[in-house]
Amino acid sequence: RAAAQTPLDQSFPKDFLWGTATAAYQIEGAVNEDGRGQTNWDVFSHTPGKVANGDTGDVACDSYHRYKDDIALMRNLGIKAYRMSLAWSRIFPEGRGKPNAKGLDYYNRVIDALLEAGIQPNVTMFHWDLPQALPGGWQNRDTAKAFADYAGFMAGKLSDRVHRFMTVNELRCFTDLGHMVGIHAPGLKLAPAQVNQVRHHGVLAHGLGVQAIRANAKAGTEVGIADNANIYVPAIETPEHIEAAKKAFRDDNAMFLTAVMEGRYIDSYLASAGANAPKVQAGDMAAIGSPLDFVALNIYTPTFVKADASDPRGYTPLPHLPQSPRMASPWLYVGPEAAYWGVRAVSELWKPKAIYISENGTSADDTLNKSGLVDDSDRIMYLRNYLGQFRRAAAEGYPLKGYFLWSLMDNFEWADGYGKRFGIHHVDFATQKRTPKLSALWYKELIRRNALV
Ligand code: PNW
Repeated sequence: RAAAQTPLDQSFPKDFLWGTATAAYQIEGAVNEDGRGQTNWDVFSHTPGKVANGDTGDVACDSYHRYKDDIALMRNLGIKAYRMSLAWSRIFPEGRGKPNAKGLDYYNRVIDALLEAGIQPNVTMFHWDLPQALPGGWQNRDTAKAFADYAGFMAGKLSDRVHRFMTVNELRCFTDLGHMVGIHAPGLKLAPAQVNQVRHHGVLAHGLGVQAIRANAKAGTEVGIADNANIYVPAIETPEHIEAAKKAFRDDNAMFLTAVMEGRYIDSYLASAGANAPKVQAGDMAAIGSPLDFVALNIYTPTFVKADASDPRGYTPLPHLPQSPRMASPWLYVGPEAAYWGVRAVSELWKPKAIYISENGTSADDTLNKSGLVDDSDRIMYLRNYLGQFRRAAAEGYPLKGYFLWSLMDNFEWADGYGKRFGIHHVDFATQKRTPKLSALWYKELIRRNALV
């Protein structure tokens, strides 16, 4: 552990990687351009009643054409890194088969422009936009193999310039929200056995993807995952509650991050799944547990938990209360402690070499004021508090190396359409005008000082 810092020292580690994040379908638009194939989200967003206000990603932030404007925003912030995702269907319009050179050209242009601006690209291979042509989507095991082939191909093309890859974004969202809850593409509400099978194909895609990236990338390329593990905060900071939080974290993420980090499904998961447990083939678990260079976490909502001897698990998660503070998205409860305890749980359970925060940020009801500006003091409050907890984790010696704020700019917020704004830059979707919010100026100052205050 690093030596304790004085309470007044609000600085982050030297060389801390400050960044912002986005994802392809949420910003690119140009859905019918240069040979891009259709995705599950094109179909879903064009199905009436699925996305608020009938919004789609057809145009989004038009970053397919305006990526240079986006990079100018980043440059002005002084960020060192940008987390972006690749649209699989721009590269393989049918999900597999013959690559589409124009799709590859686009990402080469973006990556070269980032490097020219002195910004390090960090690339997510899959951020939910699945080529529609893949039969059965994530219900079909072959999709995991198709993903690995695509990821390996892109690693071969980009690893001369991209040194950090994340396989998939948020296992729980693209499996459960799409196939159990039904509020994301493809909008299914499957039975438990089928849901567990989809989850298995998700972690398998990650694992096969890690192997394929390593097989095709230049030596020294870092590979990891960007996951939104459910995070448990001990109600009271005492050893028994801390232990309860750690156990709850490992149990609740058993079919996702725990499987990835341990290369097996732990007993508590298999016991609770019973006859609905996924069908696993020989070699799957070893692939799923492929060693990683880092773990990246998307951190938003906390779950508080207490030790409880009367519960067979030894703990009880505490429900959010009606008056628990939330931001503009109903699921986004305020809990800065999630930042610290998320990093600490992953560190103590699995001792990864490095941890990145691949997303953290908030929605707010951002409207331009009379001067044409957004004074988002609520977002500044949120970020300041979460970053204080990330800083604590780093100062205590946990291997937190960087932070990607979600998001660079307002964008297509999935089922909420354009109604929920997560950006530190406001986007007027009628004109595509980007305007820095007050939070962008705040973030710029934080990066300049490499410190809170
Ligand atoms: C993440 N939840 O999604 C995604 O990675 C981003 O694409 C998205 O825009 C961002 O967070 C904001 O929503 C989440 O229900 C969606 O807890 C839902 C949840 C968490 C994250």
